[in-house]
Amino acid sequence: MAATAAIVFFSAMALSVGASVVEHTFVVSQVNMTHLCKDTLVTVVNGQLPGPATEVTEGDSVTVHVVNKSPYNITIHWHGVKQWLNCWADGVPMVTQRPILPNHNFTYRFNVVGQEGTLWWHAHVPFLRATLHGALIIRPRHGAISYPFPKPDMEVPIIIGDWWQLDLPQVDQSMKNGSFDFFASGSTINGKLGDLFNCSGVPEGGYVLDFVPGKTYLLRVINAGLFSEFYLKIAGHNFTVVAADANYVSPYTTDVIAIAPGETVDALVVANATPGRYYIVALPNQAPGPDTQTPEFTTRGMVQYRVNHSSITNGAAALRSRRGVKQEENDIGPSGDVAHNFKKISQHLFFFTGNLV
Ligand SMILES: [Cu+2]
Repeated sequence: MAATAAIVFFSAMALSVGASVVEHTFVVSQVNMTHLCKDTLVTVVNGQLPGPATEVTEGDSVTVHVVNKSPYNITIHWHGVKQWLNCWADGVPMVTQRPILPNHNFTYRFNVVGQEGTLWWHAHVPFLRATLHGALIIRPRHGAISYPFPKPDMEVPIIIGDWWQLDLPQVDQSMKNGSFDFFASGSTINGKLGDLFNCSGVPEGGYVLDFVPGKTYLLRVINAGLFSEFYLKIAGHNFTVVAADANYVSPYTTDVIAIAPGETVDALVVANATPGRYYIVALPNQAPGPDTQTPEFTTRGMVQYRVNHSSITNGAAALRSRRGVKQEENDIGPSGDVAHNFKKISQHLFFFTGNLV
């Protein structure tokens, strides 16, 4: 009886007015990406790193067709989705399903009920999640007005990750055999390594986020790195943390977000600093050998204020992102306030890490 009642209850929730079906196709394949002067064969969804964001409204049904064109057995796990009555869509190989073999397809169908906030999806084949991942954003069914915090003007996914130049399934196998001496080659924000990484003196492009003065931004932060906790900071700005792992929390203000692998944190940032350019930095607490206590692999991008935002087109933003922060600095000239801000946050982050180890 109780089970029947539960089925009726959850079915009613899933089929309530306004619910719709969100349908995507994920084509898993290998592509060549070049960073740090090296071509690396990377397994990704739809040719993107990070993969496509899946955006739903609470109560929606999700259908994702996975087409596996990679040489690996794959499953996709919907990290944090409670999967009421949908356990066979949870994407755990040899538990809820057989892996999707190369050149085979599988369709995931599940309802997103009773949850809202930021989650993510990733491959549940160990270590391929480093490149097979993306955001899963669940918005309230009554719209942004029902957020238990001031309605943001803009929502921005911030996916922190690793850049690996090793064969990840091989690394996984080696670790199972007891060898742990493997390290990523860098860290990323939304797939960009940033200008602290360079190859033969040519800096990597960095993530660029435009701020309009006075506006409030909801950053949906995801740590998609394999092993390391990260510390995220924007020079000259504070975060108001409002949610973690798709649970609202009592809001608190901080100038640094600590986020563990697999975790998500939603935080509001108000563009209330003096208009200019400010570094956004993610520092992993696990450093590569031989000295694993010295923080390295910091990835940094740029928050830049746009006083006249209407003149900025998406095309210009994309071009700016591709060319990288460093190139733009070369175009515009050095920015004294940026250097000053970075000096400040370096000291703060290193101090914070030192207290943890
Ligand atoms: Cu997960």
